Formats: sequence, C-alpha cells, structure tokens
Amino acid sequence: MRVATPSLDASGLRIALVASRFNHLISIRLLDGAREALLEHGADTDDLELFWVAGAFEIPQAARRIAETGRFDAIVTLGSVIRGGTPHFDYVCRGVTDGVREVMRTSNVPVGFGVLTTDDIDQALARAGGSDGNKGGEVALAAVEMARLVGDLDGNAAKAAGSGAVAS
Ligand code: INI
Repeated sequence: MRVATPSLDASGLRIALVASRFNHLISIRLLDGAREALLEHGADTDDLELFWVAGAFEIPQAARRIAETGRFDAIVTLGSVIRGGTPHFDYVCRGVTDGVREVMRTSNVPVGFGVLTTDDIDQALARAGGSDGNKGGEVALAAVEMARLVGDLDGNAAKAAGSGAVAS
C-alpha cells in the first residue's frame, strides 16, 4: 500500500497569513506563534506575506482573493471572536467559519483556521501562547501539512517534497 506520509516541511512554500485587527492583542500573539512554527519548520521569511483585515468577518473575502492570485501554497487565518452580550458573536462566528470553509471547498489552496471563538478574553489568551499553547502555530502547521498533501495529489513533486510514498 502506498502511504502518503504527512510532512510539516515548510521550506519553499509561499504562505499568506491573514490576521484580524479586532482583538489585536490576541492576533499578534497568534501571529507570533504561526511565524515561529513556520520558520522552525523551514519556511523562508521572504516567502511569508501578512495581510491585515479589520475583523474576523473580513477574513473569508481576503482569503478568497489571496487564493485566486495563485501566488500562495497555503493561507493561515488568525483572529478571535470573543462572546459579548449580544447575538453579534454568533453572526461573526458563523460568517468567518462558513466563509473560510467555502474558500477551502472551492479553491485548491489549503486554509488553516486560526480564528478563536471564546467566551472571554482569558480563554483567548490561554490559546494564544498561554496555558493551552498557541493555536497560531498549530494552525500554521496544519496548513503546511495540507499544502504538502495537495502537492502530492496534484503530482507536484516540488510541493510534495517530504510527503513521499512508503510501503507498509
Ligand atoms: N470581529 C472580530 O474579529 N472579533 C470580534 O470579537 C468581533 N465582535 O465581537 O464584534 C468582531 N466584529 C467585527 C467584524 O468582524 C467586522 O469587522 C465588522 O462587522 C465590519 O464588517
């Protein structure tokens, strides 16, 4: 059986990061986690490009246009939606999750979903480099793994590097 082994090798991959300015304090921590994980896994800083948007609701449109440029192998979305006293939280959460899923479904570019949806700021801080780790890093590596998988399925040897076939 051919097994496409997962690869977290980010070398040579062009990766776009889309970050929300809303709850900026959380976004910059997620961004630090994502950048650190990508560089640790071989990404070149010149291959990373950061796009700021106003809020999480804007992330899907930015991700869609970034995917359409054809310039990137993966997209990492970063932000946080923190529950307030109104249903607005639910609409923004639904907008960003449905929107990002749609970009993944309709484009060939993997999109890492790094938008935290939490009840309060402490839960967000815990997941943005605090006691629960840094979701920015985890999401960035998930996007790298998907970019390698897509490269493998596309028969793109350069993009599939590292996700070689092994017999088992
Ligand atoms: N945007 C966020 O990224 N996080 C939030 O918690 C949030 N809340 O709570 O309102 C938020 N709202 C702004 C929204 O994403 C859009 O930027 C705005 O509606 C303009 O389109």
